[in-house]
Amino acid sequence: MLRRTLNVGVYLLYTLQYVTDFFHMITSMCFRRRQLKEFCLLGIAVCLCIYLYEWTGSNHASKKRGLTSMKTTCFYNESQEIFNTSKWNLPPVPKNSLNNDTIGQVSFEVIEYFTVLNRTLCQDFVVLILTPIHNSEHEMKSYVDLIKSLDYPRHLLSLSFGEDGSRDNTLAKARIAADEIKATGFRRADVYHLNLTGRTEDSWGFEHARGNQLQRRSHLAKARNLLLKEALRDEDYVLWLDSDMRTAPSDLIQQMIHADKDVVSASCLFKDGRGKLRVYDKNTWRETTESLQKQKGLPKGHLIVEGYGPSMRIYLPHLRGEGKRIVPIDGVGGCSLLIKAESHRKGLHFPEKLFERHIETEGLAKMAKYMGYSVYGLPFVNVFHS
Ligand SMILES: Nc1nc2c(ncn2[C@@H]2O[C@H](COP(=O)(O)OP(=O)(O)OP(=O)(O)O)[C@@H](O)[C@H]2O)c(=O)[nH]1
Ligand SMILES: [Mg+2]
Repeated sequence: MLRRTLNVGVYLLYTLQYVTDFFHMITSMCFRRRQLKEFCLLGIAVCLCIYLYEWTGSNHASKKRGLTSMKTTCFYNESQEIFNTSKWNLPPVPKNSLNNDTIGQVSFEVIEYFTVLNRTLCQDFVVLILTPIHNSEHEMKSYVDLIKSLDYPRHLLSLSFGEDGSRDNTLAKARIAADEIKATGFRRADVYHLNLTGRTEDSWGFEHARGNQLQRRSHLAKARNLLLKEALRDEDYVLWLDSDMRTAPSDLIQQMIHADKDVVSASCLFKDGRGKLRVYDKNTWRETTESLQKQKGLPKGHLIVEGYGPSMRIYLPHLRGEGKRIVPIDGVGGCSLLIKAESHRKGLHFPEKLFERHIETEGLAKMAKYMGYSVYGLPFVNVFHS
């Protein structure tokens, strides 16, 4: 113990001597101008070397870990986010999602691994949340709770409801909900009563029957487009969120912005009566060779709607097996959909008539691709439908 204390004392004395010698050298140099210039250049070179070392070191570290925590910008960069997929036993991607809307279980750890994000880097953008509503009185409370659960700077959020044709108290309840949301610090929250006609009002079964999809989805597309036209101002992104969504991760908006794509969809799921996870939103899919082949023979005026027969496509949650954080897709639904406002301003909208045999949200995905925009899905970011 005594020897160690003596050793430390000797080292301290040596260090003190070096420090005084160093200062002595600098002060004497400062009186000779030529040497001062050389000294400064040497200092700059040393700083540059230290900076370069740190920079390459941190890049290497983030590559090795496959994490975003070392990043200094929000946006996804595939080459910097390499995930060690073999570490996890992910369910393999099926050839198609035919007759299968269940999802292989993955642990919370896996979800966390594929969604790790420094959310503070992705929250400098102004986001407009748009929600069409109809006979949604009973959903208003859970919808407000969902909005409140999102952890995003309130002063950068706007929200607009677009209602039409409700036979219940939706309009009044939406106005109360908008006031409640505005009071949490939103830039604005308002309700538009859209002047639309042509909606068939009937039972859920009737409205969802295959033969009524052209009319139902066309009306929904009109409501979305009108709402967009009325509500969009200076925002950077539009988040389309359906009123019947129940829960979402608190960093949903940051996760979607991080993808850095023009159109981004989360995985829309539900838990069935037996607690099993199932795909809710069947409009978010990827085409396969088989699905495209099947479509070839169809007449141009034929409406393709997913979920009504063997399409041979793959639903977004089934793409988890690719072990990627974001994956290219070809069709999107409206559960939770982020679109760059610039794309909307340049004309991207929800087709009210057939566009490449599709309509509304799926039609929008087709139109986005046609316009050269990117369409991607987040297979590990789960939002839950009622
Ligand atoms: N303005 C307006 N909104 C509507 C209309 N029909 C539905 N909506 C809203 O549009 C969103 C999507 O409608 P949903 O009925 O949930 O459509 P879906 O998810 O394809 O079908 P579900 O399986 O019934 O949930 C929800 O926020 C609805 O409240 C309508 O006629 N007008
Ligand atoms: Mg719905």
